[in-house]
Parts: sequence; C-alpha cells; structure tokens
Amino acid sequence: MTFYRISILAAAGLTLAACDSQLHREEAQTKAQEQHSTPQPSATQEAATPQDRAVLLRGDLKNSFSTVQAAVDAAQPGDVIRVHPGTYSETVRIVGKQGTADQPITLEAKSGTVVLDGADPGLQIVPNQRWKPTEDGAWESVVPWAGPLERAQVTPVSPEEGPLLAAYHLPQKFSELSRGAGTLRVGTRLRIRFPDGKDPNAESLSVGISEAVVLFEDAEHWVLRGLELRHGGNAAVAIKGKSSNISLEGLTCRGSWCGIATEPGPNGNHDIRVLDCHVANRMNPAWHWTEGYEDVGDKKNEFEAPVRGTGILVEADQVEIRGNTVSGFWDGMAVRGVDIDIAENTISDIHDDGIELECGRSANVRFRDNRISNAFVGISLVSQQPGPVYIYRNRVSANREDPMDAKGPKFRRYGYCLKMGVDWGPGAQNVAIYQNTFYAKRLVLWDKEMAVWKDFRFVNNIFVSDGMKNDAGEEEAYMIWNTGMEKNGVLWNGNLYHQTRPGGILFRKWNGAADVKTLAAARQLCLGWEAAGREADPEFSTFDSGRGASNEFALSPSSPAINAGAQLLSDWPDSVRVTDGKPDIGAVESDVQHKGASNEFH
Ligand SMILES: [Ca+2]
Ligand SMILES: [Ca+2]
Repeated sequence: MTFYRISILAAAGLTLAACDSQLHREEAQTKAQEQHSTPQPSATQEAATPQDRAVLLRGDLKNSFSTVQAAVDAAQPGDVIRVHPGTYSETVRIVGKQGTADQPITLEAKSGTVVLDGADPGLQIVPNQRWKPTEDGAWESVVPWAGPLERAQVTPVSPEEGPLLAAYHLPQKFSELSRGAGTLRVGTRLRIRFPDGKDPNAESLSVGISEAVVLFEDAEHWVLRGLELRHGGNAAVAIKGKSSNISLEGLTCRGSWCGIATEPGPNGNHDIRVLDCHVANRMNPAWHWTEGYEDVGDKKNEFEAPVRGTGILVEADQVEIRGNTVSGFWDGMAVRGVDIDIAENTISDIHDDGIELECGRSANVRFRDNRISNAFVGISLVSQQPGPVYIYRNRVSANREDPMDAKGPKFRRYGYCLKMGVDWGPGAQNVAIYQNTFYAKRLVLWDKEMAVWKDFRFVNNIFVSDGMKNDAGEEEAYMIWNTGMEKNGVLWNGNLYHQTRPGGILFRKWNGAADVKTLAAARQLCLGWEAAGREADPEFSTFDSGRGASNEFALSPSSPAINAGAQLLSDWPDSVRVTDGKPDIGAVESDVQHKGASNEFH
C-alpha cells in the first residue's frame, strides 16, 4: 500500500493532469521552453520535489524540471537527464528527437529506485468512486487512453498482489470470465468483473493509460538507463517509426502487455540494444493455452490477442539483446532481423515459446549462452529464412506443464525444446544447432507433420527426455518427432541422446523413412549421420527433473559427454574456447569457466 501512496502523492503534487496526455505534453513543452530559456544552476538535492523531478546536465550547466517529459523536450545532443529517486505517475514520449553518434542523449536514474508509472493514478487510490455498477453485474469506469485505439484492449490490469487480471478481447469471454477476474476495454470505457462480484472501488488497480511508459518514435541515439517502468498499455518501452541507435540498459519493466516492443514490420528500426534489463510480468499460469488463440479478433494480429504478450519483441537489424531476465509472459522473446546477437539471457515461466526465431527475412542471427526454463516450448523456428541462424551453448528446459484447455486428456501437457515446421510461411532453413543441452519432459523436437526444413545441422547437443505427455502420466512414444532429410542438407552428428520412456522410440521417421528405437538401429540404416553420436546418460553433476526447474547441466567427471563431441565446422561461431581441442557434448564444456546467464531474478 505504501508504495502506491507515494505514487499518488507524487501525482497529486503535479499541476499536470495525468488524465489528459495531450494537455500534459503541451504544458510540459511550454514549461520546458520557459525553463530552458533561463537556465538556473540548481543546488544538488537528495530528495526530489515537484520542481526538480529531473535534472538536465549539459556540460557545467544544470537545469531542473518538474517532469521527465519537460527535460526530454529540452534535451539536445550530448545531454544527460537524471531522474531523482521516487515513484512518478508519468509517461514519456521521445518523438523525432535525435542525439548523434558522438553525442547521444541519455535519460537515466540518478540513483536508487526511480519508477515511472504509466497507470491511471486515480484507480490506484483506495477507496475511489471511479467504478459504477452496470446492470449485468460488472463495473465500468472511464479511463483515458493515448495510443492506437484498437490496441487499448490488450492492456492487462495489475492488482497490488497476485497475477495480472485477464484483459478480454471477446465480450462473450468477458461475460464467462473464462480466465477469471478481468476487464474488457473499448477505447476509454473499461469494464471489470470479479467472479464474486467484488466492488473494484475498494481495490488498488493499475491500468496503463498510454501505449508505452517510454515511447521512442523516429528517435535516434538515445540511452535509457536504470529506470523502473510500470504499467504501459502495450509495452513498458515501445520503439516505433524509424528509430535507431536506441540503447536500453538496466531497466526493470513490469505489468505491461509486452515488456520491450518494437513496432512489427520491416519499418527500418536498426541498432537496438537491450542490455541487463529485468522484464517481468505476472501472467496467470492457470490460464488455458487455447485462450491465446480463442480470445482474439484476427488470430494473426498479436495486438488483438491479449494473452499473447511478449517479454522482448524486437524486429530490427543490428540488434544486441544480452544479459536480460524475462519471466511471466506468453512468449519470452520474439526477434526478427539481420545481424542479431542474443546472448546470456535468462528466460523463465513462459506460457508458449521461450524465444520465437520466426521470420521470413532473418539472417546472421546468433542465439547463444541463454538459459530457458519452465517454458512450454524452448525455441520456435517455424518458418525461419534465409539464415544463417546459429544456436549454441544454450540450456533449454521445456519442463512447464501447461494447462491446455478445459476438455479431456489434453488438460495439462508438456511441450518441447525445439519446434520447427510450417504453421505459416515456407518453412525453415539454414540453422546450425550445436553445443546445447536440451531437456524436455516430453519431446525434445517437434514439427508439424514432415514440414520442409532445409540445411539444419545438429551437432554436439545433449538431448534428454522423460517423455511425459500430460498430468495423467501418459508417455509420449517418440523423442524426436522428425529428423528432416539428408537430401535437404540436414545433418545429425556428435549428439548424445538419453530417454527414460518405457519402450520409447528415439527417432520418428529417421531421414524421412523408418522409426528407430535406438541410435545403434539408426546407424544400421547406413546413413552418414551420427558416426560420433552416442546414447547414454549424460551424468549431470546435479539434475532436477521437477516441473519448471532450472538446471546448470554441468557434467560430472565420469560423464560420457566429456571429450566425445565431433569437431565443429570452422566457420561456426562459438563463445567457448575448447582448450583441450576435444569438444564435450552439450552446453557446458567441463574444463572451461562459462559466462552463462544467471537465474536469480523473478
Ligand atoms: Ca509463440
Ligand atoms: Ca573437452
């Protein structure tokens, strides 16, 4: 409670109306101009007052502003804007504002915790009188919305405790409360219902009133650092228009539909960096997976699918996404573009895909040294072209038991580490998957029936599967649903396989033909695959097969994976120098100190 009172007090101290963002901006701009034309050096102050929320530094000059927006509007290339510790009801628009390569503009937390809260402050007050009962047992309030009108609907409402409330798309789903308590938002009209008819005026609820807490549009050469961004309508940080050289560093993003999102479509965004950010939502793990595709308008339009928010959604060229933690979303990441490095991230608690590498124009993508756990699917490679995509040194646990739908035996089930094939588009190609450790409680690899995938190479990976299919304890017969075919440039070599399913079948349609139960049987089909492979327990030094566990997958000294791998092709990048010249199988080279991702943040 304390937390929101601070926020409300901060908001109350403003002369700006948070409910009218246009007025807010104009007023901010006027203030900015006034203050900027008569710069006054200000004394260093530890606590922010309404007059000095942000300080703009330009050489020796120091200029205080009562809003972050005012400081942003006044900024010139090379300026540094520091925001004082505190929680502020404010969203920031950086539109057409450009630094230069030598003199970027920096917006950062001065010290301590600096929160920009994009929610309507009036609905955070307890009690409030904003909600009026409707005839059908719901409540309704007028809540401002600044953003594309059709996107208001995906905004999740955050209660103070517990998971996000459902944002419904279809009125029918809202009336049934198919995902529990939730909202239906059409423009500025927001309706809410609780199963027990609870009065929302007695609840502190956070509802985003603009599409992003920080919006970049046609912006260049900005650094955004160290802020906590809460309750964006569509995203904590949105990047739109033709924006470039945007560096997001050490941000914490909470309670938005997406964490960090560039506008979809090849719109010319480039040079985007997302470094050491914590992107966390509280999606309710009890929601049925099918709701992602049932409570929607156009199934292909993510912005009409309130369940399907993504932690980091980047469609741009020249992208670095490193050292982030992402948890509590539908998809952890979706990344599309050319020249992309995604490294040392930790992705967990994911309803659908840890990462989507699904794009008709992705090339030179490296997905490396990441850790995915408690995800339904680890890596989705549906329709990925033209490549190359290099996937290496990742630790992937597809060990989330997901509620699927309310009907029958599919009620809860596990997914798979790798998903390929054709849900849409022409298929996937030119992907090298090497030196990873994959653990699934069901299949390690699945694709839609014999889809076309070409030039895939699987080398020196550990594949481990328990084979469990659902909460009734049913076993999946297969471990690898499809191997692809040699004639399509597919190669398997140096991998270690371990399955614990009774009577399990290792490969379904080995090279497009027979099902084979063991690696020895597969070799008798006389293909050039898996001369160096083996079937054995990898002997991890510690291993937790529990639901949702995150594993190190380090090898014990007696592991058969040590020094057992094949030599990698010389043009494949690797983040580990194999000092003994003998690659181990799996993500963790036993005699090398790894930089891998941590898993400390939730
Ligand atoms: Ca997905
Ligand atoms: Ca070795």
